[in-house]
Amino acid sequence: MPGGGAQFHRQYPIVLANSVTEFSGTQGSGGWLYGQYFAFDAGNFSQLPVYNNNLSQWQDNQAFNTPFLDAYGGHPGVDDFKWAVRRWVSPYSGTVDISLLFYDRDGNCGDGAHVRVLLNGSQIWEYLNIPNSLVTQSLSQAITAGDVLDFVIDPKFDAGCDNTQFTALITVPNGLYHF
Ligand SMILES: [Ca+2]
Ligand SMILES: [Ca+2]
Repeated sequence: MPGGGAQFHRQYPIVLANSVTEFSGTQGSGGWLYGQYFAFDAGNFSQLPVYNNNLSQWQDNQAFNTPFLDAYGGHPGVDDFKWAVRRWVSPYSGTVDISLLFYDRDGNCGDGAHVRVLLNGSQIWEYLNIPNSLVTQSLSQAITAGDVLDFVIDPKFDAGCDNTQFTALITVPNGLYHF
């Protein structure tokens, strides 16, 4: 570019939320909450009670410490089939891209769980019977500040085999940066 005063403009996605890098041992940090509820019963979301530093996960006390959530995914309830729910409360109003990566971490054990996204308690996306290999999906969604997005792991059949990778990256697609 020619000399002084040149201004560069490029468009990049602005990251609003990253379920992996923002995972923490503090409920509510970055707008993320770690909890559970029975199938589609989002109104009865309850926070997972214990952060287990040794395993770096939020967990309850069913078999295998389930339900649990870690930075990369989690496990639904083995005994009562409760969903493992990673919840994000948006500070932003507008259209966002939601990128989702997932696979069955217990690929040699039983089937794969279902993964779902709910907006304010209503399902907006699902992928049933996730495979052993990595799947990438994305969706575009209009949201309003205060909206609640739930990223859930829903056990299928033999819940003890439903350890699941499921991550979410939420971006504003055409943020404009000047530099
Ligand atoms: Ca499995
Ligand atoms: Ca299963």
